[in-house]
Amino acid sequence: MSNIESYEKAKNDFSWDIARDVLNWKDGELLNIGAMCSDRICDRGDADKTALIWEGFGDRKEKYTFNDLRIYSNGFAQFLKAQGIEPGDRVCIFMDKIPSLYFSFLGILKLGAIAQPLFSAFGDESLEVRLASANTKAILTTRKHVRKVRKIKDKLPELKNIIVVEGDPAKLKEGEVFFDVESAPKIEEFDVFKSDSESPSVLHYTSGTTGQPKGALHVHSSVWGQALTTSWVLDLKDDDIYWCTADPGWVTGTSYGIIGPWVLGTTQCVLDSGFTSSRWYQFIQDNKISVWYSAPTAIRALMKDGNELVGKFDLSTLRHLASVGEPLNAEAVIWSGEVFNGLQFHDTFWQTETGAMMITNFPGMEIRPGSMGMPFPGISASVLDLESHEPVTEPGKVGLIAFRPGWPSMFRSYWKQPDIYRSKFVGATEDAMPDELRMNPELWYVSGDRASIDKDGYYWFVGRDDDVINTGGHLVGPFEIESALVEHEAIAEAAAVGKPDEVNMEVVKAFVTLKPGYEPSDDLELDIMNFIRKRLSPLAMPQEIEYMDRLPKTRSGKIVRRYLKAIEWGEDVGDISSLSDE
Ligand code: 6R9
Repeated sequence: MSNIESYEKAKNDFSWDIARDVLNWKDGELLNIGAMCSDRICDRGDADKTALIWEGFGDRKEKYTFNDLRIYSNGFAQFLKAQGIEPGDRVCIFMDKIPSLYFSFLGILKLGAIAQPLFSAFGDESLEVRLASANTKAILTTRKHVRKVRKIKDKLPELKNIIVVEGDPAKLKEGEVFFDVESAPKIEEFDVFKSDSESPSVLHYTSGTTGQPKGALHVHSSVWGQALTTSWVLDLKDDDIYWCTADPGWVTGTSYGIIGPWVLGTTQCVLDSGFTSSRWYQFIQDNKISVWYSAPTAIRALMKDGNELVGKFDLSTLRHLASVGEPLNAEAVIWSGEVFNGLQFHDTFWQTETGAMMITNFPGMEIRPGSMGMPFPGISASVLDLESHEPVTEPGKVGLIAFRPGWPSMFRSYWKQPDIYRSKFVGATEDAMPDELRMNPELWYVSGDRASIDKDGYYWFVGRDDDVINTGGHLVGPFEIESALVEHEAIAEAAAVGKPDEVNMEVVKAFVTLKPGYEPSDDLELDIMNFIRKRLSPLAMPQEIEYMDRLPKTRSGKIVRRYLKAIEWGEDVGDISSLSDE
């Protein structure tokens, strides 16, 4: 039987206090995610239960119990404290999905500091922008990635501690500290920070259309949202072996790749190696994975490799599948039902800002392939008319996905950007403070996505309402790419848009004009691509560069991405009367 017995009943009898019951939580207990995911699971008698099954490149394989999680997170907390890190300080985690990533995440929270996880494939410029924005005090990284930190550290006066968590200590440079938690003395006791429901926990950077990425700030009480959605939607039970394929550099990898499963005391698996379909199937088979949370791009890549390959593995332990990050096409849902013992992927919709799932398909509910499902019980959702911003009443009419504020895992602010936070709420007064906004049930938080609702209440995704590019489930901001492009010596002006892609949904395409003295060539194209890959990330790297004599602009001189994007997607370019013909 699934954890959510009936969607209708759950909706009617809903209260967020149910999350406390699910965790068997008593008033007065310590509300600290770091401790709740480790110490508390040990206290309930599961100290020896496996918490993490980890596999890396080659044959590397490790297993850790909840007691190991407890001790190693204590180790990080204690070490950071000794380094002078205080509650509220931002501590960046910049590493591949190695075990220390998971231990340090919990350790930072136990100390009361704010965990700022960043995707390890980020180049030095992506890293710099985010560390500068957050005034980050310490960074935990590895020998492989510390090079990028060295390049930018002189530009970051507030970055005091550069900590390398594995590799050869002899290779460190001046000002860097080595700390390998597994070989350091074991820390049995740590005085965990007494966080309350509004104490900051995690700062995740996410891209918007304009400006540099914004830091969405979360708090310790987000755990209620993460715990209940994990229980009801991912349906985790005590004996499940769960695999979330996301990297904790992105919100799915923390909300559902750390917090949700561990606060429930579930065993989870992490695969830190490149993607191949057979490696993934092997991983499921070897570890007897039962619940799997992944993303449409991966599912489409598996699909491309065919049904025969699936048949070579014993995947009979799988019992529940879910997906997030981008539109899950109907074909992928149907295909998964055909090849995975009748199991269809359950689509879930949410964002960095929402902190937890908002619109979902539940176990036991009829899946309509291609639909994101229905709002999670306790979430009041709608789609708002594109013009009037009133809830759309007609089934099938497209509008903006919006939510009434007040759910526990909602972001509390954009770091140092209250105006942008405010701009996400329809109906907000100009001087409203973040706390007033997030508690006001008369406002709508607008997600920036478009959808329609059918007559039975199922949500159907239509597209983003802005220019943010979603490549393989990862958001990249066009502005960030354009800013980096114009730093290239040959480029005068640049525009970046999403171009359709069979597997990744979108990839980045750049349109550029060159400075006098530069000629278009294949070599130059390659050089520009590498320039972006190194500075930003492989995700942000344009897969194609088109040289233009001039870029389409408004009469006031703003580049019109919308026009370029419409051409790329073969869509109607709309009203172009306001474009300059200079
Ligand atoms: C969790 C996460 C959020 C954006 C979101 C939307 C897209 C997420 C989706 C989906 C269609 C789904 N998105 N889930 N689009 N169907 N089921 O991905 O957070 O990185 O902030 O991205 O991703 O555009 O607004 P984040």
